[in-house]
Amino acid sequence: MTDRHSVTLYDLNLASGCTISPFVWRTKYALAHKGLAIDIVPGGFTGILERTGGRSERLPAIIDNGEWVLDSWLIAEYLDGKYPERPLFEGPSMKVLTKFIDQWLWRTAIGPWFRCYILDYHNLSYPHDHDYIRTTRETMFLGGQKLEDVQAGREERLPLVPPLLEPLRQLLRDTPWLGGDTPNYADYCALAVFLWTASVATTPPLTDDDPLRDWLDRGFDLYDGLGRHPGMHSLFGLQLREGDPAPFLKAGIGTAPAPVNRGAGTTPFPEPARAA
Ligand SMILES: N[C@@H](CCC(=O)N[C@@H](CS)C(=O)NCC(=O)O)C(=O)O
Repeated sequence: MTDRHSVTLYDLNLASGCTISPFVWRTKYALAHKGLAIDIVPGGFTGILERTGGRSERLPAIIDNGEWVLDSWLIAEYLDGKYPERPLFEGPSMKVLTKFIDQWLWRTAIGPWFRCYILDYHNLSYPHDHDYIRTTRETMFLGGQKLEDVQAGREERLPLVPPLLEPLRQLLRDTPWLGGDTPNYADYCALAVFLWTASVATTPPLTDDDPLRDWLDRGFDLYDGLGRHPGMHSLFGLQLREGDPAPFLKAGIGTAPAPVNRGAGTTPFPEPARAA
């Protein structure tokens, strides 16, 4: 029993019951961030239009006090408007930067990982979703290629992704969250990419010692372990083979703390040569 205000969320699940959609994941975190209770309407990929009374073919969707809001970004904006305490976005420039991080991660991580896990994605979905997922993914996203053919050879491709995540690691060296001292919607968008991956990855995408692990573990643990579900897979344990690129930069060049600016007169550089 809870006396917190509760919002209905239409979820998108795999057969295990865990959420797959990154858009739904970030919406779950946004609702939890606002301290709202979440009343889940579970379901798979087929029948979304019927479940939402003809309102949407895509999820998430929420109903708050009888009002429907569709689309994860619009939901986040709606929540900040309706529940201004603990904002998800601190001002308009943060929205722009959050969109940048989100788009960069989609292109850098979800893009290649989609092709590494697309058969797992299909196999882990509800059996009644299999035909729909195969047909739509093969025709809409994979140019007619079979799921099996796209996923094949992923052991060659998986080690190429972790080095590309270095900008995120560098950002998180200086701050516990993208939001600063506490997480905000930028964290939830970025975490959602990894939550999606953990929902489908039957073989891990990141090495055990990846420095992102600290932020990821803290993020998955937020709100009483919102990102933990028995159906999720571990992100860690990628085995590298000889010739694979280093997965992340070791501390060293480029990672030393910035020098302290002591002001004029303390420069260690030699005096400029004087004209004779
Ligand atoms: N712009 C929408 C995108 C939502 C979306 O594309 N959701 C996908 C799941 S990741 C979906 O509902 N797919 C249903 C389908 O593929 O039939 C948002 O941010 O909410």
